[in-house]
Amino acid sequence: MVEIGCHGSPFVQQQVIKACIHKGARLAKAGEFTQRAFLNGKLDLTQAEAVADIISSNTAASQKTALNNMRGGFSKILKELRENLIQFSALIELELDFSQEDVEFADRTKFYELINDAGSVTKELLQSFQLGNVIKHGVSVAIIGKPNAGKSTLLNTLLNENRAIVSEIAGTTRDTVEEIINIDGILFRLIDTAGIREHSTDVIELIGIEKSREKIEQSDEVIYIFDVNTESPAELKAAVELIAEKNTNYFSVGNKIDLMGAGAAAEKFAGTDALYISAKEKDHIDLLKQRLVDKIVSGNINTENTIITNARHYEALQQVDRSLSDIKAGLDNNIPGDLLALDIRRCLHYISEITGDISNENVLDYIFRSFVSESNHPSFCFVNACLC
Ligand SMILES: Nc1nc2c(ncn2[C@@H]2O[C@H](COP(=O)(O)OP(=O)(O)OP(=O)(O)O)[C@@H](O)[C@H]2O)c(=O)[nH]1
Ligand SMILES: [Mg+2]
Repeated sequence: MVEIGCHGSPFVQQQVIKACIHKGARLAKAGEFTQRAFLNGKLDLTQAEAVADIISSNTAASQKTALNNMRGGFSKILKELRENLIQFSALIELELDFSQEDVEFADRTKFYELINDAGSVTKELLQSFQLGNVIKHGVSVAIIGKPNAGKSTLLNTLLNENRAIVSEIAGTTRDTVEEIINIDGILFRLIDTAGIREHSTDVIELIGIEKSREKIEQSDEVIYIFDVNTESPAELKAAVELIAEKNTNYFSVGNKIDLMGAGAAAEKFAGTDALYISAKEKDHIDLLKQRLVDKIVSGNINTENTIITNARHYEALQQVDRSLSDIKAGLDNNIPGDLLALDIRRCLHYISEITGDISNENVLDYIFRSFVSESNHPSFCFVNACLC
């Protein structure tokens, strides 16, 4: 191993790299060192994938979750499950060798308990995927409302910068404006949309309105913002019902309370679970942020727990869960040992797929290609390099 320290300029770095290549070195392929660690049995596939997640992590929560998986949090659970299943599978297969003598080496009650526990662990991991997705990819939030409700003002206030144009002219925002903010370690992709109104003759505005309607369906969460001074309770009810039809994840925000007062607004819209703010005066913005986080994660994100963030793991775990249910049903129905052994083998197959004990070249290629390319982080693999 040779470590070269040079001045920080990209030009100097490029020259050093060129000189090394000239002398016989080559650039490491994306994820090459991690792939080697995997092929040499130092990491399993979930740990190798976690390395890629650490490289691409952009919040403290995503980095911690990935770090936990890289240190083997997920692998340990799978390893334990696999070992227990192998132990029972061996005993059941042994019974098959003595099939004439009607003996039972594998304690069925103990096995049933083990399958039950494994089922609970698998279900917990599957449930963590939703949170895992939020941690890894963030959450999209569409800000929807009538023209002039204060959608763009809210976006600007949340971002703490004048990103979107704000004016008293209804129909100011035509196209969607998207920006990312980090609240409590979660990335929120805020989408400011064109105000929705029924009677517009402006073609461009109508396209914008259509886009806003699409965003209601496509976003993970919708904020319906209304002007407490001009909206009537009946209008609010109708709008909320329309949104609820398209996306169940929404909440209402009454804006411009600086002109009316939060108490009067709450009285006017009594019976509605709305949050009252002033986007312009920045009143109750912290409450709004808190509501967003609470809606996405109930309670604190405990990154110490094992959290599934990878769709490949999720799919395979669903198969593990199904196989465990089949084994359980088999035990309930007292099915013959050879059939039980088949179900166990199927379950083991899916676990091994996750850990990479069974893998094919295409899967490995796909996984290691997703590592950040070495052009950003030059690392070398010296092959017959002669540096003199
Ligand atoms: N008093 C008061 N005025 C506000 C508040 N929020 C927004 N406004 C004003 O309301 C007007 C419309 O604000 P925008 O943020 O452009 O509204 P919008 O919902 O984006 O409107 P469109 O893009 O036209 O759909 C502007 O004049 C803002 O200054 C608020 O909390 N209090
Ligand atoms: Mg706007």
